Amino acid sequence: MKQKINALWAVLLGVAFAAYLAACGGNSDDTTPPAPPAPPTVLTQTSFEGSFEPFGVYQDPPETSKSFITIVTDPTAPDGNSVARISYEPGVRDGMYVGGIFFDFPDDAQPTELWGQFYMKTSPNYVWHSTGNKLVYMRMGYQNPVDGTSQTDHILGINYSYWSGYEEIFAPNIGWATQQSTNSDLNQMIYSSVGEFTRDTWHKIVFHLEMNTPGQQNGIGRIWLNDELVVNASNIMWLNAGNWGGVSGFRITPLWGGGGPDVIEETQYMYFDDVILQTGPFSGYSD
Ligand SMILES: [Ca+2]
Repeated sequence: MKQKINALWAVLLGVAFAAYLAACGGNSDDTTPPAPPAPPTVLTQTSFEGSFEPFGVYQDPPETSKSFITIVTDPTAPDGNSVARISYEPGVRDGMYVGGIFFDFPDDAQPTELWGQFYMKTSPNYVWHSTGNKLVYMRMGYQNPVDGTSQTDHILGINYSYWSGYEEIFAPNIGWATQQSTNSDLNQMIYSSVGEFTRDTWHKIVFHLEMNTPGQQNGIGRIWLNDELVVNASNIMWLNAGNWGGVSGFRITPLWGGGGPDVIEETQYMYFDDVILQTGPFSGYSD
């Protein structure tokens, strides 16, 4: 009798072990295809159809009564009929910007992986600053574990430049530039020559970034220009050791130049439309 009970236990244990293997995916006969990845979640978007919302706008300098950032009708708009227009008037000098269009993520919902898209074009008379032209910024946030306050750690910009000083590319190029607020030695610039931006023509820019392991240069930063992958970096240190968090904000703040004697002599415009920020790849883009 005791032997029969032992045999029964052995069978029961065998069945349980087989079930365990199946649950672990160890059954080699399992040909069920893996579930498709979940579609990306759109975090925010604006097409400037009648308003900037849910994005906000600020003018700089704030005391000015002029609106350098407005919504205008554009029959060539990539999406809808309206676009955002940023005006640069005579007298704007190198290193100046005139305001921004921004979206801030809540502290407890900062994405650690972010895909973004926006379209931009310039007026036919647009004169690029002779060195650097910053298009958009993203701010990396983190929360102080001691007092709970939020701070901006690293900032990155998608820049369009004629000169990327770090790699000494003297040609039209686009890329990332990190600006470490606490240690400029950690600044990184990763640029790619892309040729002259055609004026009065919409350009589609898509980007993908992923946070690094804090303190390690293993963050991802990729840029597509008109659906072509032009920057593909996987060595970026967005966050220093001891920090954590994700992207705290996205800002369209074209900054005209960063040094030099350039001055704008004739009013010129930059236009933006169809801004989307989401958690995963856009259709047609690979992760
Ligand atoms: Ca639009």
